[in-house]
Amino acid sequence: MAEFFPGVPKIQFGGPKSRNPLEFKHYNPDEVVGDKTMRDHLRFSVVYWHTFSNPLSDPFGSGTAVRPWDDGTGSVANAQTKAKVAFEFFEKINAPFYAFHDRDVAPEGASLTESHANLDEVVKVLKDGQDRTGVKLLWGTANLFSNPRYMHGAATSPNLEVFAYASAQVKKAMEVTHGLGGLGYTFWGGREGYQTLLNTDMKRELDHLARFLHNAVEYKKQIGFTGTFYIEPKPKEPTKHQYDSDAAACLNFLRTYELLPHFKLNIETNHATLAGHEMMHELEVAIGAGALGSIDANTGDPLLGWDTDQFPTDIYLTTKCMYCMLGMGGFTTGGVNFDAKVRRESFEPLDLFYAHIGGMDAFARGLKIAHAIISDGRLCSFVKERYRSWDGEFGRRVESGQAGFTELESYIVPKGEIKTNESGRQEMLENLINEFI
Ligand code: XLS
Ligand code: NI
Ligand code: NI
Repeated sequence: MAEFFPGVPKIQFGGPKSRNPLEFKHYNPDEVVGDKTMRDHLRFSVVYWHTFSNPLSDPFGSGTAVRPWDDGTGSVANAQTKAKVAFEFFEKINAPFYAFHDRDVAPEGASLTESHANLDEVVKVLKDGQDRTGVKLLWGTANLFSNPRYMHGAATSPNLEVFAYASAQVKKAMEVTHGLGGLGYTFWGGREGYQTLLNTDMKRELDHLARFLHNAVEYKKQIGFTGTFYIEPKPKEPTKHQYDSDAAACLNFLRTYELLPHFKLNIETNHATLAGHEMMHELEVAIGAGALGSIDANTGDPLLGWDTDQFPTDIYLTTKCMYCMLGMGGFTTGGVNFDAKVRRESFEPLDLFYAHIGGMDAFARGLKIAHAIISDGRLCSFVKERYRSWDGEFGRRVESGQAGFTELESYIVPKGEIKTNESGRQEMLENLINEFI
């Protein structure tokens, strides 16, 4: 079998003292942290689009990526070769999962029927790859944003024909995901949003989006697909306002349209940044609603106001992510999906390995640190203690709605001015985190 990454061995755990850039320093898949192995905690996933299909262009210049397996024809045969490249990569980087859009894996044809057929041809190769390696599909999705037909959106296009085209495309992508035993299916809002309200009936577009998702839920039942449906919040880009702007907006939308029982959220770090939130905020909002499903792991650049999709290397970030994840009891169908791309200057195939090794090591450290913080217990007990005034009999009555304004007034008036406030100890807690990093 041809090797597409000659000279790159299967990446091994070398330990923190290793100086080999092609070894993990912290990600040791079989090492047990708490109750599970690192592999099972982290559930790393490689994305097809950035890793194998992104030419690394930017608005000022064309792609720089050198991908020796790409013959430039855009043919189905070349897409099948790329699928073999992908599985060699998954194996060598030791990732148990991957994710794709329909159009990342197979070229669009001259008609919908031809596009479906192209997809089927490449999916055969993906299926072989999965069977051979045991790598699984974390989630599939449909690209409803690149083709010019989707210029006004897909499910929120003012044009019914576009809504129908998108429906057929998602129907097929769901079938393919199901056929590959995918653990989930993601709806990221592509161009579902607006550039100006002057030409937009927002209410009607949101109604259509909900109808689209209800149809997907219906079809899911019909084909017996039991994977998780995810919505992925993002506030802007490509449109100036994306309807799924942040976790709170998504939850409100899902509740309004009675879709919440059918969806979980896939939270992406760079999207949180664009929404003006910390990743931890978005995770906590989702967890609070019992709706955190998966993470698109990456990071933005605070000096660049767009979705730069860089690989996560900041240990504070990965620690906070894993602190939230461990607190909620870990992933079920989701995972740490690297929705991240190498920089345009990092154009060689080897850079794909360095990037993933760095992200996987950063998350492995985040996992170990978060576990240590939780085992230490001081942070959790501080937060619990902070609310202890609510833990008595009266607090319980207020929380459960048995004591209202009148009882609260009778309780507080005799006590006079408040003398019981305590310090929030932010600096002390920040120091505590640093003890572990
Ligand atoms: C784009 C999104 C996209 C989704 C999948 O910003 O992150 O890559 O994850 O459609
Ligand atoms: Ni994403
Ligand atoms: Ni993104």
